[in-house]
Amino acid sequence: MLRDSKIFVAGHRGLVGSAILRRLRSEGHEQIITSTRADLDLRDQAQVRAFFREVRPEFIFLAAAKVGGILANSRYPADFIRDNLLIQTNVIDAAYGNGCKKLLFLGSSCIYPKHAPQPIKEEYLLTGPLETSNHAYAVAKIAGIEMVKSYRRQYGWSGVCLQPTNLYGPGDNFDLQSSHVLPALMCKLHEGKVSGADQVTVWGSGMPRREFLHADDLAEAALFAMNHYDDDEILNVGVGTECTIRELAELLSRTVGYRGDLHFDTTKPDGTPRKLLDVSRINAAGWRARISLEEGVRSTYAWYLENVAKPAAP
Ligand code: GFB
Repeated sequence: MLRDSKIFVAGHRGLVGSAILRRLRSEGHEQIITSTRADLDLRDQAQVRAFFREVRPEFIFLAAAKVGGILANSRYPADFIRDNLLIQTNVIDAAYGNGCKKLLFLGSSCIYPKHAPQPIKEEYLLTGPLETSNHAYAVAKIAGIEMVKSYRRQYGWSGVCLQPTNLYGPGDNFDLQSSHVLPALMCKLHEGKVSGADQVTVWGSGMPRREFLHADDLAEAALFAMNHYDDDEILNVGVGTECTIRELAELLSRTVGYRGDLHFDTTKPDGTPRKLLDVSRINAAGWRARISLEEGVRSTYAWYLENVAKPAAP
C-alpha cells in the first residue's frame, strides 16, 4: 500500500476495524475510506455493488462481521451464519469485479476442529468436527476463506486470510449478553468492586484455556500481511501463550482491584476446551505479537474506565 492508495476498512467501528483504522492513520495513509451501516449495509448486495462501482478501493480490510461470545453464538446461530455469509460474499465479489488489488479477510481460531492438536497449525483446518457453540459462525468463516482462495485459484486475485485468536482491546463489546469473556469479566469485576459484592460469577468451570491477542497487535499483523504476504495459505495470528479462564479472572481481579470471591457457574457452557494457535508461520514471515496480556488488560481497563464504566453514584 502506498500513502495515497485508496484503502477501504469495512467494519471500522468494531474492535478490529477501529484498530486497523488507527494503525493506517498512524502510518500516514491519506485515502482511507469508511462507511457506517446506515450509509452502506454490507448485507445488501445491490448497495455493496453500487458502492464498489463508484468508490473502487484498491485495498480492502474486511473487518465487518457479526461477532459475539459463546452465549450469543449459541442463541443466534441463524443471524451469525446469514449475516457473515452475506457480508463476506457481497464484499469479496464486488471487490474483485471493481479494481481491488488486494483484500484481507479475517477468520477466527474457532474455524479449527474442537479437538485439534495444540498448538493449532493452519493445516488442521477441516480435519475434524467443529465446536457446537459457534458452529454456524465457524462455517461462515470457513466459507469466506474458501471463497478468497478460490478467487485466487480461478482469477489469480490477491486475497489473504488471517485467523486471529480471541481478541480484546479498546472499543470491545462490554454487553454481558453478547460479549466475549475478557470484556465480560472486566465489566462484572469492576461492577463487583464498585458495589462491594462478595462474589462475582464466572461462566463455566474456569478450566477452558484461551489465548488473548490485543486488537492493536492484530491491526499491526493485518497491515504487515497486506504489505508483505501474498499466498494461498491462511495465517494464524496469536501470541503463542494461553491461560485458563480462572487465571484470566484472577488477573482481571487484580487489575480492577476486586477482592471478593469468584463463583464458577457450571450450568453455563465451557465451549471448546483449548484453542492455542501455532504462530510459527507468521513469526517466520516476520511478524510477532508485542503486547503482553498484563499490559493489554491494564490499558484496556483504563479505556473502559474512561469510555464505558458508569460513574459511581455521589
Ligand atoms: O469468549 P467466549 O464467550 O467465547 O468464552 P469462546 C470463553 C470462555 O469463557 C468460555 C467463559 O468457557 C466461557 O464459558 N466465560 C466465563 C465467559 N465467564 C464468561 C462471561 O461472563 N462471558 C463470556 N462470554 N464467557 C468464541 C466464539 O468462543 O470465540 C466466537 O463464540 C469467536 O465464535 C471467539 O470465535 C474468538 O472463546 O468460547
